[in-house]
Amino acid sequence: MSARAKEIEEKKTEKTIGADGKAKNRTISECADNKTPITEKDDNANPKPKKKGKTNRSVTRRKNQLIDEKDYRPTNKRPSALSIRNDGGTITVGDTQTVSAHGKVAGSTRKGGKSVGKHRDTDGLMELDFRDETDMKKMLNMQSRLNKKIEEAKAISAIENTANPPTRESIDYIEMIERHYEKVISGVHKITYKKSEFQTVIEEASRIFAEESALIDVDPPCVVVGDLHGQFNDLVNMFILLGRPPHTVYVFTGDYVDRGMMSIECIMLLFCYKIAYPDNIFLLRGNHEIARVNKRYGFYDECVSSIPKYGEEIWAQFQRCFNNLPISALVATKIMCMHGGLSPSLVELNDLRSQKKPIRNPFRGLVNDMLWADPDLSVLEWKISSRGSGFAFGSNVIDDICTRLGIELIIRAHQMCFDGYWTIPGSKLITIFSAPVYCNLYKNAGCVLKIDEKLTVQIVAFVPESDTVEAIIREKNRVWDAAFDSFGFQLK
Ligand SMILES: [Mn+2]
Repeated sequence: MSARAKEIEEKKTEKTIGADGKAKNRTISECADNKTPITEKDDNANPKPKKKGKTNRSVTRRKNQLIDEKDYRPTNKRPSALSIRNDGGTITVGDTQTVSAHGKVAGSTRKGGKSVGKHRDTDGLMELDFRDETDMKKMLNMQSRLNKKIEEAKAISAIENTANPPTRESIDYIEMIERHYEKVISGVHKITYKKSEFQTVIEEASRIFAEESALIDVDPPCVVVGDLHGQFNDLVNMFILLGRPPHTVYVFTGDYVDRGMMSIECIMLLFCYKIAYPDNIFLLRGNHEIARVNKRYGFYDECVSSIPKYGEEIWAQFQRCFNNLPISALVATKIMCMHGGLSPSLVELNDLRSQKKPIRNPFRGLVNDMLWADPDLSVLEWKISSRGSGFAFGSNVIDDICTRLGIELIIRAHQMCFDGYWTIPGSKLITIFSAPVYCNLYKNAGCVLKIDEKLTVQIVAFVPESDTVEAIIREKNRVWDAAFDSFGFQLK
């Protein structure tokens, strides 16, 4: 095994809080000092409007603002006390809620407990931190420039409709699943599927997704997984380490395809599991399960290059299937999972349950927002997202929506974080990212969340192995213990 391949091999570690309240076996990735998740821009989804007489200046970055992948430079900055506070272990929700809400949100302004109106234009990206309905309407109107995208969506739909009616064949799904475990090795190893296998698997999966509501109810225990992005080896490792369906129930929060080299294998294995055990694995839609996105970020190219002759047709069939994926999962009515985040259009759960599928090329509104949104420490309410789709939402929004919907915790993915997870201090929201060593570019950990019957949530990290990782883990544990002591973090 090459040094590079060895580096990619992950080490499974777990982070728990013992009965004595002390953290045990906490681990962290090598580059974990930077706690801020990385936001990618999907500029194809909404290119920045070019304004006459205005040059493309770079956006001035404010403290705590999320950074773009292209701008990222590793820093040796120590994690701030605030970023440590809630990061240390088991989060219990439900009757024994221990996610306490003291500590202010860094970078935000509070006046009498309410957000202060703020309104400015940064390089054509309007930022609003509003508190009344008028502001909200103004902001929603601004999004109407996305109307331009309708035309683009129509063009892509035309390609989608080129697929012929699929031929179906009888498939032994157990045998097909096993095929994915024959070679558990690192590196790219493409699996060959017959055309009829593609067509049957996609068609069957699509039929099952179509029967599911946009909001699905899941009973614990289960494991919630974040972005995979074609990292098939990491997916297989996770199944081996945490248990395979149906013995372990999984909720995947989307972004199965693009970026990585084995998107087809990821999505085919997940679809096979869904068909074999529809009540033991749930697949939500990510923003990359939208045709206009995965046409551009790798999945289309992978289909065309690795499926001779009919790659585009299979890609199109995948898109029709993706349009049937559910948007959100509700675990025991208390923990809400989605890919991106919240939407100003989410007033009650029924708004989501009543969404009719298929949802083709969403570009605005509730579903689109939930696929694209990000939490943002710098605002308390809403602002336009720098991604060009969906919104950035602040801690007041999280509190308000959780209270209104009776939610105790929001689990979302969509942003790369070096520890594999990221929380806003004092907030009922956690971000997870499940593609370790993302794109072979970062040395990030991947994380998934294990939820037990009592709704205790445990973070499971997949940490890239290296010579120095043990020392970093030891150092991190020391820092975290001190932080816990000084903040008096109490666990029931
Ligand atoms: Mn995403």
